[in-house]
Amino acid sequence: MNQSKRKFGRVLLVGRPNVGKSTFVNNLIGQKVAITSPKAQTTRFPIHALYHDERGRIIFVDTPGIFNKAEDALAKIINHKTMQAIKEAVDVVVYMVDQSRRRDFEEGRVLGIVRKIDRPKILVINKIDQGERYLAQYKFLEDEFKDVFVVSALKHQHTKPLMDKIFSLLPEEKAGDAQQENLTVPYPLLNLDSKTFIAELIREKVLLMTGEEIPYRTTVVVEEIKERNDKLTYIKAKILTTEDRYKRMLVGSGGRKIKEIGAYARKEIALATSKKIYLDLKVETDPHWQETYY
Ligand SMILES: Nc1nc2c(ncn2[C@@H]2O[C@H](COP(=O)(O)OP(=O)(O)OP(=O)(O)O)[C@@H](O)[C@H]2O)c(=O)[nH]1
Ligand SMILES: [Mg+2]
Repeated sequence: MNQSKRKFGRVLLVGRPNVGKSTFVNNLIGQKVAITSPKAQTTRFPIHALYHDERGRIIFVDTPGIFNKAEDALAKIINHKTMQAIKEAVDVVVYMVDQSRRRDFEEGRVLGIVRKIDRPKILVINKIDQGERYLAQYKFLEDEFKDVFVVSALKHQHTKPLMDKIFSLLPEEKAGDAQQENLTVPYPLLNLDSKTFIAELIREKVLLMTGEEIPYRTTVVVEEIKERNDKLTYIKAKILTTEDRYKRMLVGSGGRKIKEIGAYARKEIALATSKKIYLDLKVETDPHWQETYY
């Protein structure tokens, strides 16, 4: 029997905020590479993550959800980063929609952007585990996209035929591809250093543990990672927020909130690094963090 050649390529994931792009990549890779949350703007910059199986290797480019109205400075920057990622060379585009939400103007805008990308495209209709909600509103897209898959990224349902399709569209791996893409690291997250990744894990806890407003006014910066000994790692990090009133909410009465966020983050960092973690976490007000860090 003919042994088929291994495949290699880049797959771009695009869609509105919150449709489940990052959840899809994490569950596929079997490891958290991108943080997820029910809040929009969870992903703030493109994440490059490596998937591999016996058929070959794929670099998934998970992008921040595209906003219809990018009113504040951060939303503008985030949208811009996605638009840049879209312009980079990819082999396949996965356009993800969320059938648990109505189709609206924002979806129309994303569709307009997707239409202009001149690459093979796959439509992925996500969150089918919630039952058919607004599935009918997305059906018209089936005329435009030859390949349509209805999946649950969260529950890993119907993703196998989707992966078969993606592999069928990818080119064969050429000698030198791995070097060119810097794939010599045995780690799936390709474009974040450990400080940035740990900051993301802490930011995820902020997203999950605070109310509506705070996540969009907040970022996390890891200042120091020090191996104290074989077992213990010391991490110094700060949560930056634009106003004192948000700082007060993040600290909580008697420091309860920041302690909760810290404890939750510490557990996950310990799990991810297989080390005991001492997390030194503070909250600071910095009205200009968006200009400094994004
Ligand atoms: N029920 C259900 N929920 C899902 C599914 N996929 C994702 N979610 C949830 O939807 C929310 C958003 O998921 P994310 O993966 O962060 O979405 P995203 O598209 O990466 O969002 P942005 O980074 O903001 O663009 C999270 O609460 C996920 O748990 C799914 O298949 N079914
Ligand atoms: Mg995301």
